[in-house]
Amino acid sequence: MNALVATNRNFKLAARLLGLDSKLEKSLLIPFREIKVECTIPKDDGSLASFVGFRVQHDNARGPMKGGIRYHPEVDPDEVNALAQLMTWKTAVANIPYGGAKGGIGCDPGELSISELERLTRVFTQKIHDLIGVHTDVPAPDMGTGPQTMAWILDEYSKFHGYSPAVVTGKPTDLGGSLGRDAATGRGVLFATEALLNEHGKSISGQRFVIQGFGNVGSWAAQLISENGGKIVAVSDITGAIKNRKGIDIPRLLKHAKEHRGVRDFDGGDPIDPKSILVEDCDILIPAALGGVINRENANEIKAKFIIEAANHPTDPEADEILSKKGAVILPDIYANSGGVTVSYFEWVQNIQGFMWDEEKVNNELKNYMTKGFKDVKEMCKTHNCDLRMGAFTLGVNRVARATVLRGWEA
Ligand code: AKG
Repeated sequence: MNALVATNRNFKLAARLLGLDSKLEKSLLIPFREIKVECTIPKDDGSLASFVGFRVQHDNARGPMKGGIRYHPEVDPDEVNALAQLMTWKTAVANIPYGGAKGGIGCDPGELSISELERLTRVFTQKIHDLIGVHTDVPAPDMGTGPQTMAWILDEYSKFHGYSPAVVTGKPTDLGGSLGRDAATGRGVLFATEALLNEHGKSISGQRFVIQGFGNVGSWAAQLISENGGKIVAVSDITGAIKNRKGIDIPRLLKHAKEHRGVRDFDGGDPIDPKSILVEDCDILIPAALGGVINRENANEIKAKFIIEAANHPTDPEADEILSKKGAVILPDIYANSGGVTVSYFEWVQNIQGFMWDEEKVNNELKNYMTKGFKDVKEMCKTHNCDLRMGAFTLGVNRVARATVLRGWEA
């Protein structure tokens, strides 16, 4: 299902549960601003290449808009709109003082050299610098981007506006990046999983996990889960998938993936078809790659009892229905993967204060936010007699709706 259709559907269900005024509902759905820019750069061979860049600023009722910038061939306006809207609800669920935004460039970063990526990032920043800012819209890394991308944005932005480290988060620590930001989304997934299992009288230790996606989020989640006694029985990335019923040696796999740029050909497990990883036998499934991967075609075959959404919108609404009938419990993206943006918030606070926290403080604060977030979501589940997805959506939408009304919205 189209990502925007799926996201709008969840929002509308939550708005109905909350009994939101229909005009307020309509206004919350419409993005604050949609930016689409042409970015042409000279390639290393002297030829010109053109790309389309997007930034969708969805809502700023609760604070500056916040969200990543993605470099991926599948970046398109609907996808960016859906992800920007999800950021609005996610920052509200985490209860950090931000709105939501998302951006991206339709490109394959693997096919561009470092200097081409730098030129592309600088051209994109030149086109949007007047529309982002420390108190308006604060980008961060996402798929295909990272600390170096943020350093280029910071540098280019600072040429126009003066040195402004808090204009982006997820920067290198040498430029004011927060300790712990790199691991934060994966660590947040660990804390979210612990909170959910705790509620079911279980712990990470001894549970069998399948992780789809071994990029930043999936690999950190795998590392932290295995350090906490979880058994990772299958993982996949774009190069392939492997399985080992006895548990994959994650430190060794991390080393292999770094040296070989992927999990393929790892000798500590048997190769399997990456398309079948979601239906592998396990207790806990963690989709940590692209959206829409759990859908009506495979939902019936999924064996996991718990699904932790480390990716954004990995589960289509039709699959939600099928899985809930089977008794599976889904921990939704707007709570489960909010660790990254939460530590981004800590980074922004540190930059504004001109002060650096140690990593222990970052991780402890993150645990506090994730634990409190789970309690708040559960409270909404009780109030509205709904599942965790609707608990998270009603929590986020209600906080944004209240801020909007308090700031002067009138029907
Ligand atoms: C996400 O959570 O999907 C983000 O894009 C967050 C990026 C950030 O602001 O740290």
